[in-house]
Amino acid sequence: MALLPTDTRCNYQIDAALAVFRIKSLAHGGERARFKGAIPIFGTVCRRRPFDLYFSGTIGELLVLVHYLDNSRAHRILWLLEELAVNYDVKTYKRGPDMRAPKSLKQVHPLGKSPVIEDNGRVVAESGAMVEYLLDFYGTETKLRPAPGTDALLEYRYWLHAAEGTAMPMITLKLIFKLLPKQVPFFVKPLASAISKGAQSKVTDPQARDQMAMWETQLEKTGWFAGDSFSAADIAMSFPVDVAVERFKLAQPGPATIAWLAAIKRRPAYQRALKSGGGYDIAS
Ligand SMILES: N[C@@H](CCC(=O)N[C@@H](CS)C(=O)NCC(=O)O)C(=O)O
Repeated sequence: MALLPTDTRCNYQIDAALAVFRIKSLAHGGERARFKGAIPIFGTVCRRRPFDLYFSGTIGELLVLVHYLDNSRAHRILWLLEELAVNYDVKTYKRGPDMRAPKSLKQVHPLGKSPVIEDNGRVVAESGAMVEYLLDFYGTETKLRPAPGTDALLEYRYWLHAAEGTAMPMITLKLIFKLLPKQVPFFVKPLASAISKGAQSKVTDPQARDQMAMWETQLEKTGWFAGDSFSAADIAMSFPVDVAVERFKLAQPGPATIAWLAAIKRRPAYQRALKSGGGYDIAS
């Protein structure tokens, strides 16, 4: 429960009501953001000037603001928030023709990348750090992170970090080499094309095969990336696995990987996150 500043000039008392209006301006300093759903409010409605109604009191839950770049790995953060049943707003940014994020994201975080979340005055970047933050503050009672001292926690940590530290760099490198010939003047295209093919066959493709084989070995054990149940490690790995298998078709996925992909996509929270973020269909 969050306490907002009270104002003695307020003139309507609300003991309990459901607010379905846009509460975003209170929570995030007037940023345009979407909020879906209703929240319970208890407090006082103030009216200082005509059309200047504001609320002063307690809000059932403050919202996490997700800075969401379209078609991006930010989907995972929406999905985790859905699994945790935490209220959130989505502020969407559109990629430019060069697929880069708009400059306005640099006002949120110096690197100008997505996702970034804002919560209770904190700005948190890096997907893995965001997962840990959200679990620390909103997920201690859930099974999304295995218990301390278990082998499952070791697996969880490995895959949480491998998602951004090992899998995504391999995928990004593949994308760079693939696009290289298209990015250069026509007279160097043949050379760029040879470099691109060589780098893919010698560097990224073998790495992709090794990594995908390791995903399969892990998933064959229990069907999940950490321990014997669904966890945030599965959320972290969802983007690289999906992109490697479905979009780039880097190598033939094994049956356990295919079954896992189908299982995570069936989760209602995954589906809800797709709706609130508008889906994704690209890796970068
Ligand atoms: N390791 C970072 C990577 C963030 C990242 O590179 N995000 C991409 C979106 S998938 C991005 O913002 N790309 C646009 C750009 O770099 O301009 C994380 O996991 O948060």
